[in-house]
Formats: sequence, C-alpha cells, structure tokens
Amino acid sequence: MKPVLVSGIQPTGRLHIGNYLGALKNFVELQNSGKYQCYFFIADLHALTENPEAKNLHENIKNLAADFIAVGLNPKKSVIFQQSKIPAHSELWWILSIITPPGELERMTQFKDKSRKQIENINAGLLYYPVLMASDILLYDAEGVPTGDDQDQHLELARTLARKFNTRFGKTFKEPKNIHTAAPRIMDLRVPGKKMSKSDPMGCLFIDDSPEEIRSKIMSATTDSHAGVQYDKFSSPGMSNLLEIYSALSGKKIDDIVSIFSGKGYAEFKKSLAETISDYFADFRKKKKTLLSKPSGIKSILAAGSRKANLKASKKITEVKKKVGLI
Ligand code: AQP
Repeated sequence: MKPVLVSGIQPTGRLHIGNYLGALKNFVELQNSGKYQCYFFIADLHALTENPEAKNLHENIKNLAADFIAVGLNPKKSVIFQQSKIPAHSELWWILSIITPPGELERMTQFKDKSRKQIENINAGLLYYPVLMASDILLYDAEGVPTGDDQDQHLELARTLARKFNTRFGKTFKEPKNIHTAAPRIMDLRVPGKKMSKSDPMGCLFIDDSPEEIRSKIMSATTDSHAGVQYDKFSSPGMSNLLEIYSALSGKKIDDIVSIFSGKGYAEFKKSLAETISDYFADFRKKKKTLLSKPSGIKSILAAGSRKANLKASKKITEVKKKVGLI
C-alpha cells in the first residue's frame, strides 16, 4: 500500500502565492509522483471560526474547489473532498479533545495571532482548531502532511495526540510528518517581516490576480534600502522573499538569479519577476474561469471525492469508537 498524504486549505478567501508555494504546488507534485494515496480537502469547518457570512462561505468553497482543479489536482489521482461532508472529522475531534490539555492549545502561536487579529470574534473554535486538524490527519492514517511551516506546531500536536491515544487505547494512529517545500513561508509583499496571510489582503499576491495587478503589486513590493539584487533574509528580507518566489516559479537557483541581475536595478528584476508570475499562472487563470462557468462539474467532483473519503474515515472512526468503548 502506498503511504497516505492528507492536507487541507480553508475556504476563507482567494489563494495567495504563499498558499500556492507552501502547499498547493506541492500537492500537485506529490500527486503526480504516483508514490502516494492523496487526500486533499476544503477545510470548511475550520473556516467557520472566522464567522463568515453563509453566502460568502458557500462562494469560497466553490472557488477553492475550482482552484484545486485548475492548478492540477486530478480527481482520478487524488481524493478531493469537502471536510464537513465527513461526520467522522467532528466525531474524532471530540474524542481527541478529551485527551488534549487546554494549556497546550492556549500556547499555540496561531491561536494567539488570530485572537489578536479578530478581537471581536475570539471563539472556542479558534482554540480547538489544532484538535480538529489532528482529526483531519489521523483519521486517514496519513504519513505525510504537505503544509507551510506555520502549521508545524499544529502537526506536532497531532503527533502527540496520536502517541497519547495509542498509549492509552492501543495502537490506532500513525504519527504524521510534515512535508515542506523550498518556500515554506512566503512573506507579506508590503511588510516582509510578517507571513503573507489571506486575512491581510493588502500584502497578498493572489494566484488569480490579473497580469496588471501582478505587475503593480510586484513593482510596489517593499524592497530594502541596499542597492542591488541580493539574497540575505536578515538584511534584505523583502528582496529575499521576491527571490524565493522567482526561484520557486522559474525553477532557477537563487544564486543564478542573483547573478543574472547583478549590477542591474530593482526595477529590472521586478519587471522580470512580474512577467514570470503572470506567465506561470496564465493557464491557471483560463482554466479557473472555465470551471467557474459550469459549477456543476466542480460540485460533482467534490461529491464523489467526499463519498470516497467518507468510506475510509468511517472505518477509522468505528475502530476508534470501539477502542474507547462507545460501541
Ligand atoms: N505565507 C505562507 N507561505 C507558505 N505557506 C503558507 N500557507 C499559508 N500561508 C503561507 C500554507 O497554505 C496552506 C493553506 O492555509 P490555510 O488557508 O488553511 O490556513 P492559513 O494559514 O489560515 O492561511 P493564510 O493564507 O495564512 O490565512 P490566515 O492566516 O489569514 O488565516 C497551509 O498549508 C499553510 O501552511
């Protein structure tokens, strides 16, 4: 049996290049390697923690499904599903909550960040988010979880909970490992000291931005006061971030890009980067538009994937319920 990979993305807004380079690009590459059983999902239960309007959430789910397919996820090769369609995620979440000390959740960096950002909506779901994420992963016996590095702390909790459950109730869960890309943390274009985040759209480059938007955002991205194109995350965080994006999309090594632009100004580098990004996502933009013009196709892909995921998850939750004495 091939090892299982699981990862999800929240339908909380348009995908930015950090989501793509940290996670989604890797989903497609891992899927196409043929080495894994891949499960990729729309984390709609997680998205509820942001208190979205129902119609916006519905729209975001449809858009994210179109993103998945348009970047190259293939329902013939991967199980593509919607988290809320699988009741076992919430059931396992509750069972795992019982073995989770709340203190560990209060220490989570993402909980602290999000509590600061959405001050009028600090809900218990934000606190319990990592336990639901552990359920998402452990339910499928995942060995690998491709994510950006902002999820490392949550994944560590998933491993701890797997160990704890196995010790108390007998071997049930595998301990998953994270899988990072070479660009596990893309920074905000305007404030390169902080991670690019959907919740701060001003600093995001969205993967469905038009060529004009890409050009304007890249040309005005914060670079550093030093002259020239150089890679040094400490002294040139803005430029280093742009170089990582360039390298990940062009397949060129960072050193080679630096050599190409040595002695040239920021503007020339940025112009070339904007063109690289725009060309890279040209096909994606077209495919996404076509998919959204016929949303019934996306709906049926999600429904079929959710049925498959449900079969696997139901077996696991039955095993768990037996172990804890519920059946
Ligand atoms: N800046 C980033 N660089 C690299 N990877 C990133 N990811 C998120 N931001 C970056 C990875 O994208 C995947 C999907 O993320 P998500 O939508 O499920 O969660 P998120 O962390 O909430 O996404 P955002 O965009 O950062 O939104 P905010 O913070 O505003 O809620 C994950 O694998 C994540 O690691």
